[in-house]
Amino acid sequence: MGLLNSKHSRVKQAQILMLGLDSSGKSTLLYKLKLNDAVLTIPTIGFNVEMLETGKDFALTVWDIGGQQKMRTLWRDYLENADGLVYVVDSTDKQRLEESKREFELILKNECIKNVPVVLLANKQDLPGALNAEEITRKFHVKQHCSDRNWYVQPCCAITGEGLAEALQRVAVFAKNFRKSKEAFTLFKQDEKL
Ligand SMILES: Nc1nc2c(ncn2[C@@H]2O[C@H](COP(=O)(O)OP(=O)(O)OP(=O)(O)O)[C@@H](O)[C@H]2O)c(=O)[nH]1
Ligand SMILES: [Mg+2]
Repeated sequence: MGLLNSKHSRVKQAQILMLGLDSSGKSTLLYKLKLNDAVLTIPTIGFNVEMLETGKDFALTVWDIGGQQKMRTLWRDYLENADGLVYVVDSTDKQRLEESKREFELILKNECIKNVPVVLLANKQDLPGALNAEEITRKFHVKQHCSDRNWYVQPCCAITGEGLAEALQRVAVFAKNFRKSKEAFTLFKQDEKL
C-alpha cells in the first residue's frame, strides 16, 4: 500500500472534462479507453470518473458528465480546474447537430474555461453518413470559437476504439502544456507580489 501511494504521488495528474449531448458516446469511449472493451452503457445520471495513464509519470482524470438535457445545467459546476475539455459529437445525428453546437458554444463562453484546450471527437465514424472531421470543424466554427486556445478535431469510433489512442495522446500533450503555462503564470504573479 505504501509502495502504491509513493508511486502515485510521483504521477502528475490533469483534470479532463468530457461533455457532449446524451448518446454521443462519452461513456462508451471512456470505458473503451479504460478497459479496452466495448461495454453496454446506460444513460449517465450524474458522472463517471476514471484515471487513464498516458505515460509513466502522467495521468488524466477524466470526468464523463451525463449529457441529457436535465443534466446539462450541471455541466458548469465541473468547469473549474479543468486542464482540458473533450467534447463528443455523434457525427451521424444531423438533427441534433445545431443543439450540440449551441451547447459547445455556451461552454466555451464560460470564463472558468478560458484558454482551456479542446479536443472535439467526431464519434461514430463507423456508421454510414457520419460527417467527417473537416465537416464537423466547419459546422461547429471551431477555428473561430477556439482561436484563443489549443484545439484539435479527431474522428473516432468508440466501439472499435479507432482514433481514441490518438485523441488521448493529443489531450495529454495539450493538458501538460496548459498546466505548465498555468504554473508559470502563478509563479509570475507571486514574483510580482514580492
Ligand atoms: N455505432 C456506434 N455506436 C456508438 C459509438 N459510440 C457509442 N455508441 C452507441 O451510442 C449509444 C450511447 O452511448 P453512450 O456512451 O451511453 O452515450 P453517452 O454520451 O455517455 O450518453 P449520456 O450518458 O446519456 O450522456 C450506445 O448505444 C453506444 O453503444 C460508436 O462509435 N459507434
Ligand atoms: Mg454516459
